[in-house]
Amino acid sequence: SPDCSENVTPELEKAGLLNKTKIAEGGRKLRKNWNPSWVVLVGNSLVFFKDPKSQTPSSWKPGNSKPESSVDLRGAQLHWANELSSKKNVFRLRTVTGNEFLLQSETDSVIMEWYNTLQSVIDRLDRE
Ligand code: I3P
Repeated sequence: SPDCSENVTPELEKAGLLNKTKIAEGGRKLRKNWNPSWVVLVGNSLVFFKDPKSQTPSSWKPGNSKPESSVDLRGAQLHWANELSSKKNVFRLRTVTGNEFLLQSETDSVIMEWYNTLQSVIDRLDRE
């Protein structure tokens, strides 16, 4: 009989509004530019969308929201990074390709949940 066990475990998924800035591209340092971002965790990717509040009502339609960028979490590194910002609750996500992002929330529980969820995805990918 077919082995369907690979379909049983649900993908971890999460979405929410975080403050985001990219601080490096391919290992090259970038100037910070903090912006609210709608962050979606789907499978092995973290996908960033523009903050819906910054869009006009007509531009905010389902299917009309192109991701700004997407991050492959395989091999990524996650670290708390409060020393890299004057803001509180900041962590840094570094991809294997040397792209680095800071993500931040004013709400402790929100940033903790994101940190724990991302770390568990990264750990799972490391074990594969
Ligand atoms: C930056 C801006 C950032 C700040 C950064 C400043 O100035 O104020 O918000 O980062 O600090 O350089 P500018 O807008 O002129 O580029 P944080 O909010 O994370 O502290 P930094 O240079 O110490 O990283």
